[in-house]
Amino acid sequence: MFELVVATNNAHKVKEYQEMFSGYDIKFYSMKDLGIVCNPEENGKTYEENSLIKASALAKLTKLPVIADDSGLNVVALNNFPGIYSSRYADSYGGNKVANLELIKKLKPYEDKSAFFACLITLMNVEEKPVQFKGICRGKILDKPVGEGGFGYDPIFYSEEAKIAFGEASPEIKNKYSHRAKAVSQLIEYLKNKRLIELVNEK
Ligand code: ITT
Repeated sequence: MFELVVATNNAHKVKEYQEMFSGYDIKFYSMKDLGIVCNPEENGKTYEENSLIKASALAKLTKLPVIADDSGLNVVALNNFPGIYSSRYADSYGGNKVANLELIKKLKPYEDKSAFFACLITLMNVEEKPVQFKGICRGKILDKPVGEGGFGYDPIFYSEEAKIAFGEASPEIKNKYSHRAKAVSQLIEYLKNKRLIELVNEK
């Protein structure tokens, strides 16, 4: 059984990874499961850099393969803001409930509501060098939050491909079309090609 630790303190991300890998002979651990505390400063300028910072910090604390996930929402009319600052922007308003409304307000003067989620996964402790996978999911910002599904900015994001707001999408739909799903499908191909995992249970 291939074992992997997810370098995140965000429980929603861990849940989505578990769902997306269901059917594969893989065992996921959160840092919490292993009693590991790791919260490096994300002072990179790109998703690539921040994802590598998180993966490297954890890779020093365990011999198990690790993945880190740096992700965010990019609003085109706002020069891709909040982007790598997505988590910090939400925290500055005490969470996404208020931050999502503030973002809608900020975007009011603009006609172009297009936005995209990005996810950058870094895999370490498998090969000598880190390996990265990127996924993007395009859509637009809604004029009010909808639904109870997902997390973070999902209630204000309408996915072009899924044709539904992620706040209203089932986990199955979000996990098929999301930025994270797109990065994960590359990661799965990579691990399958290396014969580290295989599909044991068809969904
Ligand atoms: P870790 O760094 O510990 O993984 P984090 O939540 O701070 O946790 P990021 O630095 O990658 O992770 O920030 C990503 C933020 O972008 C996250 O807190 C959400 O606000 C938002 N985000 C990322 N993926 C999302 C998704 O699938 N749906 C909604 N919002 C998302």
